[in-house]
Amino acid sequence: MPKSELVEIFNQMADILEILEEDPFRVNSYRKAGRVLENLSEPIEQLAEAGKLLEIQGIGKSTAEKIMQYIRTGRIDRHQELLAKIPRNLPGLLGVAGIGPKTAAKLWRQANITSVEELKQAVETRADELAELDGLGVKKIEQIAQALYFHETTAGRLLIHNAEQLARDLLVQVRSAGAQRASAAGSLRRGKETIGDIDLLCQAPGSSAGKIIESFAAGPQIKRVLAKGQTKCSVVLENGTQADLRAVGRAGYGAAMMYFTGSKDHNVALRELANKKGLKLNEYGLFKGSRRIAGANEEGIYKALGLHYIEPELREDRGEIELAGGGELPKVLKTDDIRGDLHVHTTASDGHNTIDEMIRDAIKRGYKYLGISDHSKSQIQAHGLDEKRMREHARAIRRSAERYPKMLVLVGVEVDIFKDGSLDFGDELLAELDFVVASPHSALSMKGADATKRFIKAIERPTVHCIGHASGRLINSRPGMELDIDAIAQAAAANNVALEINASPYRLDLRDTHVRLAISAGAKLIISTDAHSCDEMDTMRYGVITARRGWATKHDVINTLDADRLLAWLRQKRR
Ligand code: DGT
Ligand code: CA
Ligand code: CA
Ligand code: ZN
Repeated sequence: MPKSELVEIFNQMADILEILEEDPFRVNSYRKAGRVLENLSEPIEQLAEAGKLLEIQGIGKSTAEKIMQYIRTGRIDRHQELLAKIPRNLPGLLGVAGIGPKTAAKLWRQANITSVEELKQAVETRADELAELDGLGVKKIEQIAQALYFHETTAGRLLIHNAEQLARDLLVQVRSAGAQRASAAGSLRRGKETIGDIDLLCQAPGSSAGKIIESFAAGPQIKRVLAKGQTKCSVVLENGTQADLRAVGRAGYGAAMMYFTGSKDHNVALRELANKKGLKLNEYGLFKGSRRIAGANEEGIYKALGLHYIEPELREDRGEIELAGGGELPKVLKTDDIRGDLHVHTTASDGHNTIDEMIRDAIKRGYKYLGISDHSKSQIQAHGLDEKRMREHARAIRRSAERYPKMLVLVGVEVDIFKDGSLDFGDELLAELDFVVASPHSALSMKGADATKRFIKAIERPTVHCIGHASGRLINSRPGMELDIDAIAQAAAANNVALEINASPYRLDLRDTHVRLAISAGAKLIISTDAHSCDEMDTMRYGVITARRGWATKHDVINTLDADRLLAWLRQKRR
């Protein structure tokens, strides 16, 4: 029995009571029950069976009765009664960021808005009227409009690291159920920044597909089975994400991988190419008449189509097929090419680990260098460094560095770029440091000429080496600045300034398409994790994936250089 559904029911009962402005005492007790159930370590049925529900802190008699009813019937009468009192799609409004029960109630009672669809329409056609409603106002409506935009574009899409973790667990299970091979396909394999649903593929020996499918469908992370056949299965996971598994034989594994990796546009273009050659490509293989001429692996299929292999990150129908014909695709970089991380934080500002801990972790990763770039003084909430503390920190880093003679430790800073393009520190101090990354942390909704001017001013400062997370976006929650990347990258190239690909899965900034534009404009890149702890240095791989999606080669990325070459590059600015 899915615990999460029961938690959802209690939370929803609380929401509905709040919308109906009934009994605040009950609202609290339902919310508390939801929290308690969420944090239980033992299965609720076991506790119920043992008659121990009332022993759980925070669960009273009436809550216990509701839980028992749910266990017996899969429903709770009180929940159904409450649902009947509100419009059917009203709870959906609560899924929009910034809309709680109180706002939902106002929208319903005062403006007759009962669904996300209706809200969207109202914001588009009568925003002024909504702003007049009691307790809303222009600012709140603007906030809602922005949240709706995200609701639409991100609806349920997972960040890459979360999707990866879920897929990893599911694949372990598929393998242990007897699959010879198993892999993620779909947008996850292509390394997109967000993932709609998780596509998995496995190779099942002989007639074992059915058994693997059964075991997958019965897995612990699975909340609901949507469809199940002999060789495929669609499920909803505990967190609401959909996952699809297919089992195929050895001879068609490559064709299935290719088909389910997509993208759809890439597949369509490949099929057209096959047709032109008098061949037929589908999820089972590449066929000449009724004979399968390729299908066991992707390489063989691309080859039979007259193409060089195309890496999954490049399969977006953005010109890759044409170039693969002549063997002209760029050789994109790999995580192994990375020699160091140049943007990490320590306990001196808002990091969780000390200078020495970060250095030792970088050594364990096989890095040749590490750039420690803590925040500058205007980042007060991040305990940013003022001039005096910056100089002390620099001395502390140099003292630590002496203990690790094989590691090149750079004294850096992440200095704030203000709205007008000026920096939080003067050039005299910045020139004392080995490495300067300048990043925007405020005024993140600028766009057009103002934003371009802001960055060009920072890029032209003689002491700056790199522009950090340029757009300032947070994936799924903040759009960030709309940038003229071409203009910014040209200025960067002219001033020997690199543009960062911030590898945090919450940022991925520059994004893939901007990476490609920046390279075309001649700019160099630095892939950095912006780690605030040792563990976060793991995220380098997402930055590399983003760089690959932007067609970056090793030669485009500064932190693939060995330590001597990196120093030479940095010192161009210090002459
Ligand atoms: P997502 O899930 O929205 O992040 O994006 P994808 O790319 O994973 O898309 P999804 O899950 O709908 O489908 C997985 C792959 O299956 C997709 O990349 C290509 C293939 N596929 C799905 N539908 C079609 C289709 O109608 N035609 C072709 N050629 N391929 C399809
Ligand atoms: Ca998918
Ligand atoms: Ca899918
Ligand atoms: Zn940072």
